[in-house]
Amino acid sequence: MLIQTRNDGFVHPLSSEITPQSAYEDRRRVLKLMASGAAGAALASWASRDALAQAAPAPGKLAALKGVKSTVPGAQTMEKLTDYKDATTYNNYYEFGTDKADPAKNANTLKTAPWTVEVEGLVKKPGKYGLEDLIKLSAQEERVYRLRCVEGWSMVIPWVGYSLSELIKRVEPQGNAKYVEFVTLADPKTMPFVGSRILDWPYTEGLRLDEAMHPLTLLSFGMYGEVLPNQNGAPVRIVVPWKYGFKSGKSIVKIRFVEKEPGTAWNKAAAQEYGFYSNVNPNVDHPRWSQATERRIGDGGGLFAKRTKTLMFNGYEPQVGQLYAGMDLKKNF
Ligand SMILES: Nc1nc2c(c(=O)[nH]1)N[C@H]1C(S)=C(S)[C@@H](COP(=O)(O)O)O[C@H]1N2
Ligand SMILES: [Mo]
Repeated sequence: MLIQTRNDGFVHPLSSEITPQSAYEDRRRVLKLMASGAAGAALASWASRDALAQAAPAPGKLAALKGVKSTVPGAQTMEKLTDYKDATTYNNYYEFGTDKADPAKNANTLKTAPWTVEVEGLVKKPGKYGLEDLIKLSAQEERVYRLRCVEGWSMVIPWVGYSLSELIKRVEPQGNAKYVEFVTLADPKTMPFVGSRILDWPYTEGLRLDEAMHPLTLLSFGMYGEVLPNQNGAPVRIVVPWKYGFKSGKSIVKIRFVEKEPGTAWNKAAAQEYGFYSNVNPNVDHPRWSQATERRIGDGGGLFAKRTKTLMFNGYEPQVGQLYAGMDLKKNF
């Protein structure tokens, strides 16, 4: 997900693992901010990274949030679940840092209560939903989804939530609503990297209305039978399993219905690398690396774990393929 830092033709073997220059500069700023006491708790985590990694939360530490096994087609992969420890210590959540271990160490500052999600734009029934009301809006289901990052790694996570379509039906989109934009929290007081130049904050994402209405698109409040850990996007996030991970925005505060394709954080940062659709597609390479294979996090061997073939639409082609019938997926990457 990182912006190219060299123009001399050098291709990083693992671009995703390398911290860009801008991040180093920003980190100096962040360390200063932390030292000033603005993020005291985060400073403590920074200093004791390894100790904290070992004390990674485990199921049983957060509030329980159970869901009935989902019957939505495609929502129950039989693959081995990623260990909770891996799913909660290897994350992308740039508001809390660009290293995979940063969110687990820094996201303890995220304040998840009270929390409201505002639904606005081209809907007949706009409104503000308190988190508790949003959780109760529909029955919680457990869905085991693969989530594949554009960087080439993937996880298998038992999410808890319900189809975003349940909420969309309630708010009654108007006829001219064609897209849904997701706006995530950007709070410089609790998120040390908001204000850095890495992305244009807040982190926003978007889907076409029919993609947002697809039953597999999940409004998620939990995983592994508990509420979401902060680093995974507490208290509410989107999970779109057939798209690269960055389409699944964390810590959502606004859902906006619009007529035109909305801008998205990664598209704004590097339009030639991250398109609006970003469907998992092994046949369309990222400009700087292949998308044909992936490695499952926690499969042993770390970065050298064996790679497996990436599937079209991340394996969800039977369910979602028809959404893109007739579209040129090389052009609409
Ligand atoms: N707000 C916000 N949402 C985000 C991101 C982010 O940096 N900020 N990273 C995205 C990326 S690149 C991925 S791969 C997934 C990772 O989700 P996970 O940490 O729960 O596995 O979250 C996505 N959602
Ligand atoms: Mo990602």
